[in-house]
Amino acid sequence: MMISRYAYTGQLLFTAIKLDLLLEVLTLANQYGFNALQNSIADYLKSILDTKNLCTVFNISQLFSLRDLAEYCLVYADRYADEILKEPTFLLLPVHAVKQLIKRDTFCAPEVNIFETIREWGEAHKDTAGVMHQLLPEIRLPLISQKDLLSIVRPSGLISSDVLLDTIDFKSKSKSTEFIHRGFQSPDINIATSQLGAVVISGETAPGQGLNLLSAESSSNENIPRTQIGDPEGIVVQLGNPYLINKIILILYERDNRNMAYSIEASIDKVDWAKVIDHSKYMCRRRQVLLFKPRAVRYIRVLGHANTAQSRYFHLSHLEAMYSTEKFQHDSDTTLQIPTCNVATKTYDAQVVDGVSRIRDALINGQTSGYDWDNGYTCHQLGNGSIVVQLNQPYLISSMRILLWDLDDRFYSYYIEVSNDGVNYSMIVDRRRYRCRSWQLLQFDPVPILFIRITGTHNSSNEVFHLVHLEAPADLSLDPPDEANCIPYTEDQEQQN
Ligand SMILES: *[C@@H]1O[C@H](CO)[C@@H](O)[C@H](O)[C@H]1NC(C)=O
Ligand SMILES: *[C@@H]1O[C@H](CO)[C@@H](O)[C@H](O)[C@H]1NC(C)=O
Ligand SMILES: *[C@@H]1O[C@H](CO)[C@@H](O)[C@H](O)[C@H]1NC(C)=O
Ligand SMILES: CC(=O)N[C@H]1CO[C@H](CO)[C@@H](O)[C@@H]1O
Repeated sequence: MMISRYAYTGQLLFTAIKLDLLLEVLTLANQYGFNALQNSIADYLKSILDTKNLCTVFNISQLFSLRDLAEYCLVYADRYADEILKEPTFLLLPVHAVKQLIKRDTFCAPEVNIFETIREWGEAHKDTAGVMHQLLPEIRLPLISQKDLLSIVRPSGLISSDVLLDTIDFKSKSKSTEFIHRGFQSPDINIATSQLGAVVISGETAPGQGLNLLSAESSSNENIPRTQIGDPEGIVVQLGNPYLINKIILILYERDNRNMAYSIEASIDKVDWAKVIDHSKYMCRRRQVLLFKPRAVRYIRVLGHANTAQSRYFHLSHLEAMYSTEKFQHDSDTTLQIPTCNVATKTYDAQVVDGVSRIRDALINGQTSGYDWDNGYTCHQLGNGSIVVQLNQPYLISSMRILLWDLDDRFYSYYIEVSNDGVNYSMIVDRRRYRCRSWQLLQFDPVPILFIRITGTHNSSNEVFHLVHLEAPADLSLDPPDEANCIPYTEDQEQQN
């Protein structure tokens, strides 16, 4: 009757219908291929989802292959994992549904509670004892305390003594950073805030002042925590819960133009720490955007390694932590980011630290046209100095594109070096023996880049080297420049030089 009313009006008032009746409607809608009706029931189920009905709704989503609803349930269950384990309906879930729930890193409940519920589930499904073999491997035994392993897991008889002994042995020999922990996940939300229970538990501060590290992005630099360079205690933030995170944003002290080297470690228990970012050899400035492989984290520790100001302190103005859904690339060996767009821009806090120009940072303002004889370029006298660009943080980069001033038919020769600290440079591009003009695409093996120094060695019209635009990495979607833009010297030209 309900279905015919739907077929007639295209509408149903779900609120009047009980959940088990909805199930019947769904069965029929499924049978008759009423997709729109199925979808609106799924939407309705999302709107009424709570911890009490979650197992039933998740079950329904599985029965009718409502993928979107199933995903919604899984994410919801993550947030209330411990409560959901205690729901009697959990024991009625089929094995594949249970497995889908508990195998998630983000299904965050004490592991021993997960174990106990799985044990009860096994008792409720006596005749299908074999399926326990599908669930038990999802229990992360190393996350259960030794006491609970002996007093709760052992008496259950579900895990063999050998496996238990191996687990206890593994736990005693390993660091907690080697276990696969569970953590809450709040996609794209900064969870290092005092509203969410985060606190700074280590770091010096002016006496009697609150710490201004976790508040909304502040530029005040007041009451910000500091740590002595080289102090292994560092600045430590304790999050309100264990969270699965893959992104940390730092804002380094920005009152003056100092550069700082730092590293970041993460821990679940404040005992064992894993290094997630190692910028200890890179002189960084201002905003640091750091992505890494997702991991469960309760404590974040920032250590200061060096400082270009005459100060023995490392100051931190702001810290954020989150699970980011953005796509990114990083190199896990070096912990460096591999950027997919130009990071030599003001948006990324890059700056031109050497070179003469009418407009500051003209080289990295993205403008590649509108320059003339007076404006829109950055230059240096041949034989005296260079042009230097500093990025905010090191990146692993394998290309650059530059635009040499080209309003006549002049050519230049030049070379490019890179550095971690602005002091010790190594050459990555050598065009001292080439006649180069206009756009140059430069490709090389990936190298860590923080400082870029471009030095002109020759020009065909005057004593100055002029550069209009620099980007790193290069936008490779654009057509490569003409090969004639860069040709080796002929022997005659070699001799002239
Ligand atoms: C899931 O669906 C099956 C099959 O209809 C049913 O036997 C079981 O009780 C349901 N479980 C829950 C939690 O609703
Ligand atoms: C080199 O450049 C600096 C500033 O750009 C200038 O003060 C200095 O006189 C120059 N030296 C020579 C030898 O031209
Ligand atoms: C400069 O860098 C090179 C290569 O990275 C390194 O071998 C050398 O020790 C560095 N020198 C100084 C003084 O840091
Ligand atoms: C330093 C340098 O290479 N200067 C050259 C700039 O261009 C003029 C004109 O070709 C040459 O005479 C200079 O030697």
